[in-house]
Amino acid sequence: MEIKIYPDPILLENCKDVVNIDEGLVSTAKEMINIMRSVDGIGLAAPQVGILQRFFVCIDFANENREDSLVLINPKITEMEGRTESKEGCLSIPGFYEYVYRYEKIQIDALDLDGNEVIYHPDGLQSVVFQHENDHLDGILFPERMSQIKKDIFMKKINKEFK
Ligand code: QAP
Ligand code: CO
Repeated sequence: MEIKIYPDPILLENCKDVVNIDEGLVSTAKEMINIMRSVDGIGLAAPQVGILQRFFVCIDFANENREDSLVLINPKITEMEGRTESKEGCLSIPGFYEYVYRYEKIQIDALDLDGNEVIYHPDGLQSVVFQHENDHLDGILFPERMSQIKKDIFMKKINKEFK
């Protein structure tokens, strides 16, 4: 399993709903958690490792020592409130960070690895990580969440770096 780097076209694909939460998915999710942690990431979505299915893993910021990870399957943002600017990076665009616009608070409905429905009401970093990873499932990278003028400058920089 390897992290796909921009401009890999797989990062722009729309992912399909997970239909079966089977052993394969569980072991894939665990491998993604290991990769995320090995590179000091805080979130990793399935398309970033070449899997076009709607799930992602991320750090559980509610856990003080950050030892726990979350797996969100078929997530849907069902409520959003407020606006915030968050400085983001992406494991698929290594070395580049910029401020982007996000909702401040969201409600996100998903399934966990046991197939149970879960509902989160995150704020702060947890909220923006969920939004960032959820975007990956729609083929959206974080520069899409910048103002046009900032995005133009940012895209020039990364297109120079990743040819
Ligand atoms: C998404 O991204 C995120 O460039 C997760 O050299 C990030 O884990 C959402 C990383 C920030 C909100 C705020 C990036 C590691 C990790 C790099 C990541 C790098 C090494 C990115
Ligand atoms: Co990312």
